[in-house]
Amino acid sequence: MKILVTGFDPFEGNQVNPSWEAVKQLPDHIGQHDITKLEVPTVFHKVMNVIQQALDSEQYDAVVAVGQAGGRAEITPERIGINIDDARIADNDGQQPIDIPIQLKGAPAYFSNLPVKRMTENIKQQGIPAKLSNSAGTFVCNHILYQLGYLNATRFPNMLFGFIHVPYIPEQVESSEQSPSLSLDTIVKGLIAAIEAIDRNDDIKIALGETH
Ligand code: PCA
Repeated sequence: MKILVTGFDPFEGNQVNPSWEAVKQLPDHIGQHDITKLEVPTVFHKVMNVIQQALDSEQYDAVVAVGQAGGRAEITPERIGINIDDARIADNDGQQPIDIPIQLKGAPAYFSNLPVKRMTENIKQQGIPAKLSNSAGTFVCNHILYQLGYLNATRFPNMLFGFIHVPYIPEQVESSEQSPSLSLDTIVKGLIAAIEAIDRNDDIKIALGETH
């Protein structure tokens, strides 16, 4: 498969974003997959203009977006993106959005159509902490996952799409020892394991994700 993997630029005072740091270190080929890497802005709507441009100029079988989740100790493939973009319509870097690539009439939420459980298990098999997450939060990471679902529903029906959150890297938490982190090398290995597990077969049938 031809897979587009995105990572975010640093946001809210962070010096780096481990998602892009890790994505840019991915090899060009993972198993059968050809990997294209793209850095995207942590800005509502603008991020989707960048992704749409990429999807219009090249045909991808899958898009895997990756982002930082400070405070998490595991690599967490996300199950679902929710539609809260009504709250974000004027939040485009302080500017009025001109060309919003969304319709608020989209579904209330979209489930990732990647085999998120197989991906989670494959990361764990490398001895790397991973969990299936049932919430991508309410910031740009949820936005990108929801919007990828919307694009899948309206324009790219064959496209697989999903999102993976990664923890901080150690240099980001030096001043606050309480925050968990994983080495960049471990995050890169975890992403490789996740991407390796991507195929169009049905996901494995096991219960994953916290219920309380
Ligand atoms: N993490 C943020 C947005 C960009 C990023 O890397 C989030 O979890 O929404």
